[in-house]
Amino acid sequence: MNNLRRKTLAAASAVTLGAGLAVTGGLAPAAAAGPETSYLVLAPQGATTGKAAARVAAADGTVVAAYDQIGVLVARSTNPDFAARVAGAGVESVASTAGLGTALDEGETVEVPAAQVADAIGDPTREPLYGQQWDMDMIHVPQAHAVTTGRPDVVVGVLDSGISSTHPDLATQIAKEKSTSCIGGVTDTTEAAWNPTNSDHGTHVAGTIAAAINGVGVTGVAPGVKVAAVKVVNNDGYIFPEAAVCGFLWAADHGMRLTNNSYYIDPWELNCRNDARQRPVWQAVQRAIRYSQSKGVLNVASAGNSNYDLAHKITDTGSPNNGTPEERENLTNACLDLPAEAPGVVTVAAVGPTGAKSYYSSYGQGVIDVTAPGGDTRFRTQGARSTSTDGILSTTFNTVTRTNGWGYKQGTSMSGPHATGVAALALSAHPGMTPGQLSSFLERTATAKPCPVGVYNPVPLIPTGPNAYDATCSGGARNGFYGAGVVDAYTVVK
Ligand SMILES: [Ca+2]
Ligand SMILES: [Ca+2]
Repeated sequence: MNNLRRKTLAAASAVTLGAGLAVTGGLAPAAAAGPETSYLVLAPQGATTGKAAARVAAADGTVVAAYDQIGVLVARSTNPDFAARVAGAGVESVASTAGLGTALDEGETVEVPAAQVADAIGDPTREPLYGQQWDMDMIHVPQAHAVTTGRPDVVVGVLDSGISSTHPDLATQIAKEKSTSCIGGVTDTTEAAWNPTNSDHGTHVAGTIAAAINGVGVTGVAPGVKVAAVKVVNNDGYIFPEAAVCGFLWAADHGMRLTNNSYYIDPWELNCRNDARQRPVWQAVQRAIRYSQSKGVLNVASAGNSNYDLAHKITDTGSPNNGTPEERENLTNACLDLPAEAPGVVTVAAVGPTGAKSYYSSYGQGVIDVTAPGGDTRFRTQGARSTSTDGILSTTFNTVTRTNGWGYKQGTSMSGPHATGVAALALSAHPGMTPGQLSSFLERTATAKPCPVGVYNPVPLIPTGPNAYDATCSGGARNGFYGAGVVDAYTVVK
């Protein structure tokens, strides 16, 4: 998995460098123009960005977005010396984001055939496809809905690949006036810009949070709330740090109380503890996350699908472990998987239909806060075959035929939005809660789940190596596989 991720990130680098080869005129004669590159330019913490903006202009750069709230500029330049030239008074640090995009871990979609959707009648009191929504039963969504389905003034920012605004289960659920694209770190609020292009990941996530109770398709956890599309995944499937910064600030400044982040931007695989150049990028993202929290936003993030022990990265990555204690300190402060490991973010692991850890779910004592259904299509056959109906059924958008539908996906990308949906119900019932109170409440109301005994491997037949999905859980009532336990929609509203 480690090698796979490295390859993916290498591809991200190639995409970035290839994207801006057009040479533009008007440069200072001293510098031969290179590819256009994006930079994050940080003013000193708490300072305005005026001086930094002047330095950007003097260094052949263009400010494409100014985030004065956190003292961060997004700039572009074709001058290869831009970073060196922009440094100086009013600029704390500057870094190119080239190569720092992380591929969205998309997973495949298994669509429900249209004829089967048309024939589904289900229980007459529920949605036609509800019979396949084992995830909603697991977290007691029907019981919660008897109390509330959520309030429409609770708006959840879905930082993802866009949401299909024509989907029959979502069209009424989107806060269009609060939706935007953040690709390139720059907002574009036109409806086409925040609809999906090459990925239906965000459409699936949005349906889990808030698909309508309307006699069509499925229900979400909190169909009474609204979702806003905040598109941070570019058309090549990558999330760049400037897009994430834009997304957190947009959500914070447009009254959202919750964001769902079913992705991560992952510096660790790039060995960032040895790379001072990258630190400003992660500092900018962390400033954005802290700002959103200061504006009352609770951010929920997926733990990842690598069956990776997030609490023991140094020993588990296979990276050269020549770190001194000082370097470990740097790792802790500057090389977190973001947003999942940023302080105050609710980090969510995944379970399948039996309530046991999904084979792919990353874990880690002190890192996982709660867990939620994310599907597990392999446990039933010990890994021999995939059983799609053990995934999570939600809304889909076929990017080839450009049609809306319903289908299954699995991943912590699917568990995260269940926790977000429960948080949205909790906030609907208890509107005065601060992000910290809400996060504690989610944990306190979760159903604790003990560690399995010994080495856990639900899929010994997966043919990618005899121990590919081994994992060992540590901790007591709160532990590395499940955190405080499985979130519960009913206990947060009753
Ligand atoms: Ca529906
Ligand atoms: Ca956390």
